[in-house]
Amino acid sequence: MSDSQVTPDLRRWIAEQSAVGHKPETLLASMLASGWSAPAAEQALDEVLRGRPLAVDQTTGLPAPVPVPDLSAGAGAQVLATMLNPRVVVLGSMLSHDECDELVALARPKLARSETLELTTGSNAVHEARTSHGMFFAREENPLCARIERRIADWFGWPLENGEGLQVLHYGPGAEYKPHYDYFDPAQPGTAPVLRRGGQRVASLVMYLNTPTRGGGTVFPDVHFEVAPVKGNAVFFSYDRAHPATRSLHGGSPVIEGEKWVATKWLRERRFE
Ligand code: PD2
Ligand code: ZN
Repeated sequence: MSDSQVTPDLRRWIAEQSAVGHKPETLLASMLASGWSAPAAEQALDEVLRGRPLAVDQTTGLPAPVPVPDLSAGAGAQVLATMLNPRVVVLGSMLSHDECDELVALARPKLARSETLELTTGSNAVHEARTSHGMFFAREENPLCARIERRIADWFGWPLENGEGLQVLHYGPGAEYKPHYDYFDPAQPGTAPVLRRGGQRVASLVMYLNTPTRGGGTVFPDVHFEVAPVKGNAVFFSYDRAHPATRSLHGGSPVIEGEKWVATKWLRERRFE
């Protein structure tokens, strides 16, 4: 069966049934009963479910939790605030001011209007919820990225290879990133191919590369918490399941005056290819 024969409706059905706890063999039996050939049904299931955490926590009905990074070694880390639920750690002096300036200088010539990944279609698109400009570095693209990535891996006890490349974002006055989750919604048909590159995102680190004159905080609306953007500081948060129960909803508040630069690092469950 070619990719195009797995229709969006079929993908959604498989994803939804799986998310509520039905095992692949149950889905296979239903598909066979409704006239699918065994090879086609098996391939469709494999395509949609590979890389997806299937387990469901029997007591809560939520997706079962997965291991996540946390500040483990953290030698040299200056912890300014922590929260347990959602898991949030605010760090002082994650980057030196020279590192911040150098990242901005490397990123500035490559900025383009930020896009969001549309999981309904699997493609990227400009969206009014995200009015920043940004760019991605490849992992270890240059010595500065490699040094920062090594620090993140050491501090959070998570393999460097499980990280996406650093993303640098620039927000001008009025620009914002409305509240969202960083994990990929398991119920969306575009999620399966994204998960194949390293599983779910399990944690985010937003590093502030400058201090905006006013506005531009990172907000966690479920717990009414806001992190002030201060040059060199960072906010880390993790989510052990792709579910709002993690309370990891967060956004970048509008910049009221001045500009805002951040570098974002996302950590995946497995090696990110
Ligand atoms: O720039 C931010 O503060 C911010 C807020 C929420 C960045 C992201 N999310 C992100 O890059 O995912
Ligand atoms: Zn985010």
